[in-house]
Amino acid sequence: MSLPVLYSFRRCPYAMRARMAIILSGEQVELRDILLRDKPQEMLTASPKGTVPVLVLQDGTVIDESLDIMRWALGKNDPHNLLEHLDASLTLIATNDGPFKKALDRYKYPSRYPDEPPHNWQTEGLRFIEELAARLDSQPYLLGPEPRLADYAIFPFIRQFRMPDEAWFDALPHPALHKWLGTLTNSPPFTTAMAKIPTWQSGTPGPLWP
Ligand SMILES: N[C@@H](CCC(=O)N[C@@H](CS)C(=O)NCC(=O)O)C(=O)O
Repeated sequence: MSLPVLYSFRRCPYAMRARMAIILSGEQVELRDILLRDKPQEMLTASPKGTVPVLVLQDGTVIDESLDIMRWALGKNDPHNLLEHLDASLTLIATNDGPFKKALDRYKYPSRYPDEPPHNWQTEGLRFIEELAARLDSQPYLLGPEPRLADYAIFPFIRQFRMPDEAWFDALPHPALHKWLGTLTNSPPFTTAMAKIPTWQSGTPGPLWP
């Protein structure tokens, strides 16, 4: 039986959220782990914009935005009610994917933006971190007692924001935020989503996954 094909890159936070939604929905896909510096022609033919993740359904439908892949998977089956409080999730995700991702990219890779005036992107990103921390001070997850779409869609990016200066991040006075990040980073959906698989070779079948 043929399955939907997911083109993915292990370390991409957008691909991470798509993989976790597939795991949490109980769906199965053929997983094709690619290299961003050597994108397979099959993926570019399906989605010429050349970003991961890309999901190609059996009927040829292409879904090439991570949030749409999450909503496709959870729309089929959502045993953990991740789509509850969807509007609130989407509002937080929009800030994550917009201004916060802009700050994250510039904080992580300042040399990629030589023509932009200097700016403290760490401070800029911290504004969103503090918005999340304020929510987590009163509840274990962003929208209440259980994780929702927003938690899974956002935490891979917060994890990346920690990486350039872990000591600085870990010293932030937001214990509930640190706990939230640790819990989700150690959760089975994430550890399963991050398991290494061999890079997909064009013309061969990828593994059935997860
Ligand atoms: N809005 C897209 C963004 C996806 C995206 O930008 N993915 C990055 C990797 S994390 C990518 O594929 N970049 C293309 C490249 O680096 O060549 C989504 O949500 O799926």
